[in-house]
Amino acid sequence: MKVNCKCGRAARAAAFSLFTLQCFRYRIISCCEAARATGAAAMRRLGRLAGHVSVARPAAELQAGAAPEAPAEQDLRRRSAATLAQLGFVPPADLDTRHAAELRDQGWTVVPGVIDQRWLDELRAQYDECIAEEGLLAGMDMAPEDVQARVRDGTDPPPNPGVRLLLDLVNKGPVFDCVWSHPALLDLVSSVLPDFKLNSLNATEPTKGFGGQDAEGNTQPLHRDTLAPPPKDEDYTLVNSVWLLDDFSESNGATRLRPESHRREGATAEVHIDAPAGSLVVFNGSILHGASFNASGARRRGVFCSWVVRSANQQTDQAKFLRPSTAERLTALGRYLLDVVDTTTA
Ligand SMILES: O=C(O)CCC(=O)C(=O)O
Repeated sequence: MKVNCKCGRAARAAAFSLFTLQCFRYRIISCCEAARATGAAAMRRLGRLAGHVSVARPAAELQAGAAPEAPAEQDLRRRSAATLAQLGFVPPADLDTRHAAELRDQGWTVVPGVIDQRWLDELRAQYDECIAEEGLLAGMDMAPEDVQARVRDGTDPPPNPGVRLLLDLVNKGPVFDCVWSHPALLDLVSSVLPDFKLNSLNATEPTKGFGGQDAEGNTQPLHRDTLAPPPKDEDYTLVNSVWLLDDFSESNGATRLRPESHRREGATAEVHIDAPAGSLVVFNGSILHGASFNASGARRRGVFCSWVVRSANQQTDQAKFLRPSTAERLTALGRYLLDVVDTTTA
C-alpha cells in the first residue's frame, strides 16, 4: 500500500516542529488502537495522515475475511533497504537529523518522548501480564523442553537469577507491533545497515540487587552484540534499540555504554542511559554495552528491538516462532521486516 493521498504528502512534507512530532506519535499509536477498536477505514485514514504504513492489517478486515494485499514478495529477501519504500514505508519527516549523526559518531542516540502515556500504559500492562503468565519459564521460550521441564518442576533454578526476561514479544500482543515497525526506529536503523531484518524483540529488567543476565547473578559484563571487534570500513551488521518503559538511570540498573567503541577498541568513559520512560534509545550493535546494577530497586523495564543485516541469522527465527494470530496481522512490509516471506507464501 503506497501512501499517496494529500494528507500523507502534507505529513511527509511537514517541517520539524514539536507539534508535528506530537501528532506523529499520537497517530502511530492510534493506528494500533484503530486496528483493534475501529476497524479498517479508520486504520487506513490514520495511517495515511501519519505517513506511516502499518505492518499489521486491521482486525475488522481480518474478521471480514478480506484478501491480503497482493504480495509481490518472491525476491524480497535479497532486496536492499530501498525495498522498504517500495513496500510503502515512508520515513518520518520530523525526526531530527542529529539522531542519525549521533548514532554514527558516538554509536548511540536517545530520542525522547517516542511513546506517549497511553501507549506506555498498554506496553507496561502487557509486559507485566507476560511476566505473570510465564512465571518461572519467562525468558525460556527457546530452551529445550527438558530444560524447561526441570525449571518448571523445581529441579533446576531459572537460568538468570535477578532479571526478568521476556523473549519473542512479536508474538505476545499487537501492542508490540508499533515497536518493531516504528518509522523513527526503521529510519535510524537504515542509516547504519544497508539492508536488515528483525533480529529479536525481547525485554529485560534487572531487579533490586542484580545487574542483568548472568548465570551466577553477577552484573552483566560489557559486550558487543556482534560478539566481534569493530568491523573495518564501518561495515556494521547489527543495530539494537531499547524502548524505555520506566525511567532509566544509574541507580536502577540502566544500560551502560562506551561511546565510540563501535569504531575502535579502547577507552572512552562508560556512560549510563539517563532518560525518562517513553524514550527510544538506538545503538550500534558493535558498541560495548551491558546492563548495570539495580541498587534502588526502582523498576527498569526495557524492550530491546534488535536488527541484523539480511544475510545474517536472526537471534529469534521469526519464521519458526511466528504464531498464526501474528501472521494474519502482517502486511507485505511486516513480512519483509520479520523475514517470514517464505513461510507465509508457501
Ligand atoms: O538489560 C540491559 O540493560 C542490557 C541487556 C543486554 O545488553 C543484553 O542482554 O545483551
